[in-house]
Amino acid sequence: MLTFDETFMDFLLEHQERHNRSYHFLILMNSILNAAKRIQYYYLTGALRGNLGLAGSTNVQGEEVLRMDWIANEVVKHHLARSGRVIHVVSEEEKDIIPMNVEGGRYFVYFDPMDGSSNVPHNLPIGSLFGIAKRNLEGPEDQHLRAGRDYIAAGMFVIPTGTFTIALKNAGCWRFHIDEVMNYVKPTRMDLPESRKTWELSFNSAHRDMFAEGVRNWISRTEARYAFRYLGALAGDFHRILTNGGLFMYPAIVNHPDPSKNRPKGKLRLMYEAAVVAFMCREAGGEAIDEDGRPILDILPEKPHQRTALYVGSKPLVEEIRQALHPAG
Ligand code: AFP
Repeated sequence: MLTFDETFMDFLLEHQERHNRSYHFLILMNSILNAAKRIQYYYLTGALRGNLGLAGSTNVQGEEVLRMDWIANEVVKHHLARSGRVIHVVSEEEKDIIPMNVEGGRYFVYFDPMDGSSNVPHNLPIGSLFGIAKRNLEGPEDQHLRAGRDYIAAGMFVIPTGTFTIALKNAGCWRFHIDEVMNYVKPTRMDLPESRKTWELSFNSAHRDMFAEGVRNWISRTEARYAFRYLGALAGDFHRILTNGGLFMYPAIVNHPDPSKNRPKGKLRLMYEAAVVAFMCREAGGEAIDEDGRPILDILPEKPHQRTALYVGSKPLVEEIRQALHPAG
């Protein structure tokens, strides 16, 4: 007898019908999956096709754009536009908001097409992250840049490992794996493990002396208890935290020997990095805060490429960091 694994689209169709929701979201998600598969293909063949070098331009963050960054951004824009469901996109690779089906679209999409560019030249895992918010269909459209709390879904692909993780609002965080015919299959619910036995710490240790004093002290008294893992690509590092528990952090840089290099607002981008993993973490039973101890999901963006410090993971460790950052608070 032939057996068939449940695909993501089977899973989502059932979810949408169970909640009497429209098929528009399926069409959007299908376009996001198609984009991820094509990025996976370009990355897998990147070394052979000579696509792992520079594109010869600079992006809104002032960083040299990699050819793979450019390819991934073009692929995402193509598939989202073809869905006809997107009002506009905020992309890490473009300064301005990208208008699409402004009149007839239903969703705002916030995207980091290729995250972890320092891994690209080595063909090591990178990520593609996205957050989705819905148009206000009842009343006048208000805020196009939404707080993570208003997202209806957020997810990430770890490329080229073929894992896809998505959280649906109040419906959990789910992981899928790519099969032999490039379908994402076998939905597995992700809940952060309560036991501290598997918990891990993940941060750029080269920066530790430049973190706030409370964070430095917390690391010194805590690090011996947990394994340390750091890939340098948020999707990959958070993928582990979702499985093993623990804490990923990219704190503010406030104690740099050259004060002009301090980053009091952190490095990671709010809308398509921090809010995405914060949304997934909440659906998996965890939490995420910024340097002021504020929930990441409550931060209302003022600018599309706004940065934030990020502490995300198992609630008890996030709470410890909150106390370390603001003892009185
Ligand atoms: P890039 O895409 O510019 O490499 O940044 C990746 C990232 O935004 C995130 O994925 C990592 O967690 C973090 O930055 C790595 O930053 P460091 O290289 O400073 O550790």
